[in-house]
Amino acid sequence: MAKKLHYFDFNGLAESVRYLLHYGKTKFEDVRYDYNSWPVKEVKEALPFGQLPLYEEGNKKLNQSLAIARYVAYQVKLLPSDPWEQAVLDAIVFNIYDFWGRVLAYIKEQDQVKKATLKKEILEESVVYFFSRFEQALKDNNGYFGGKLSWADFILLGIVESANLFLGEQIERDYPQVQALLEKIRNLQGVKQYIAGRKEYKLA
Ligand SMILES: N[C@@H](CCC(=O)N[C@@H](CS)C(=O)NCC(=O)O)C(=O)O
Repeated sequence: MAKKLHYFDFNGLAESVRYLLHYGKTKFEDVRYDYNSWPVKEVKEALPFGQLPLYEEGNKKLNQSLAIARYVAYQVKLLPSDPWEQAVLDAIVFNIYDFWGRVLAYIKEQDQVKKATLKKEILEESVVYFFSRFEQALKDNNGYFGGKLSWADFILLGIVESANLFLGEQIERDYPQVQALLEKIRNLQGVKQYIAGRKEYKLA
């Protein structure tokens, strides 16, 4: 069944899904839209909730990045079968997205003074708050959120790289466990080859 992932031509909310698909050596069409030409009326209007990412399998359509990532993780065997373990990882990915919410507020802010304040708050407060906790969780669990590789680890990679792109920072700099995990994922077969052939993301 033909698989397609639709998103913009940057990392954002879809890169973790791209990583998961490549990790699983999944054949899929990586459909990318130019954000500067968005919205493309007929594309946006055809989306179930008007936003990207969208994942397609044959004639089935799925929106919401975490629903897509979780589904793909199941396919590539990065979702544990135990319901409690699943829930613990779900909580982790929602925590990662709570952090992303702060970055999103920064991205959306148009007033340059307010934007600078938000950036300072993210770097001095949000990163410290969330990443000290991620660091501890990794330390307590063998370097992975779930004791072994899982989709939550991929979500962290996607969000850290997106946050770094938009903030122009390296937010994981002071967190060695986080850094080590991200490097491990980048070096996985499938992911490594994808990164090697991927163009560098830049904000226009
Ligand atoms: N909660 C949704 C958020 C989706 C979302 O905000 N998508 C943005 C890009 S990251 C988008 O499609 N923006 C263009 C638009 O709204 O027209 C998810 O996780 O997939």
